[in-house]
Amino acid sequence: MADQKLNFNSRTIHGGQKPEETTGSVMPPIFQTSTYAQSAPGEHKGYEYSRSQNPTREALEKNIASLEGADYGLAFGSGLAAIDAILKMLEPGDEVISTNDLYGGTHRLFNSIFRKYGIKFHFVGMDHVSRVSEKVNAKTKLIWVETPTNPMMNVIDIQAMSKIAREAGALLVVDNTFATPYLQRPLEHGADVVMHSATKYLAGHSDVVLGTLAVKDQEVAEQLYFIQNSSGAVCGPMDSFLTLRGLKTLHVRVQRHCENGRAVAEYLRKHDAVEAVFWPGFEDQPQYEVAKRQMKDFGGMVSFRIKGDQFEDASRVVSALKVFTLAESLGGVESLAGHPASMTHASIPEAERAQTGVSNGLIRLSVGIEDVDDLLADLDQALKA
Ligand code: P1T
Repeated sequence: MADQKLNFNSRTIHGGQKPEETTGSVMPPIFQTSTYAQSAPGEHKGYEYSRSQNPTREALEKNIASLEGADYGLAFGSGLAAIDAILKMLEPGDEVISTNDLYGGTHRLFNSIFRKYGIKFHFVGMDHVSRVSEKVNAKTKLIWVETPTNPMMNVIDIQAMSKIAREAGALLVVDNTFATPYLQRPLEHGADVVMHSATKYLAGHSDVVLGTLAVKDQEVAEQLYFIQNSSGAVCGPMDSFLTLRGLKTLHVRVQRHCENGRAVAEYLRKHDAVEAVFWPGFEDQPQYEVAKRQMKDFGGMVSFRIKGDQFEDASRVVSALKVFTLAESLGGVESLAGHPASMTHASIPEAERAQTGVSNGLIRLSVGIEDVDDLLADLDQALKA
């Protein structure tokens, strides 16, 4: 692909893109159509029906492939729909080894839906590589890595996981939602598939729900295209357009998210009311060397635990915030705050949650790209509450 020669920032704008052929339109038109005229049965211009192919979705799929350094891209109606497509490659009896600390919705999809169809999941703390290799057996078909993890910000060594996956003959899939391809490109570290909740940083403006996959291998890509078309969880042309528009500023947005994220993490760490701060960029965090090796910078997600670890205190703080909005989701230009135990991770049983550190006093921040002084002042007044 010629545009693979362009550097990353140029690829956010040009990756996989070309002016539209009939008008020269620089942005891909929103092809709001379900179907395409055929001149004779089976004679068409490559588009038959918009579940199977749509030019706006295709422009997005090519862009995400270019950004992740993949040959194939696929877009779905949500991040979970993209995950669902990967899991449908498996058969009853197959086993998956997954991060134990991951987005609650992914855990629910694995544990409450796919378990019913005879797929076995092992949820393990992947900061110790041996815990993963212990679970490998002849039935292991998939290793599922989320890094940094949601919400504990653990960093998992993609290269080490890819070695285990290769030896096991299993696919390595990395959920790259928190890092974005600007900070981390898992395929370069040996992953087979990269998944995104594009709802977050890729689209970047909290105005769309969408998921993507980027794939290296042709055979895997073909299986996934077959599932995408057969199951039909595709995104619409308008949402494809919005995501593509968001992607064009990914690099500048994430750069600022990183700057503000660092300032917030360092501020919180010094605060008397805060017991612990979870952010991959602290030099004394155990996975700092791995983070430095596989990430360009450390992102805009910061979690912290309030002293005393009580729900009431965490609740008072998030309710008092004025610039940060208390809401689910992350990765938009505006700062958001969440309480994982009662919001994004409530679907994970309490005992399991407690094991990974998602306790009642934990607050998760998606640090936006506002003036950082306004964000720090907001945290300051809320923590006084
Ligand atoms: O919401 P959806 O686009 O379906 O994506 C699911 C998903 C997958 N992976 C990660 C790491 C995620 O964070 C998410 C969605 N997360 C939230 C909504 C949240 O607030 O954490």
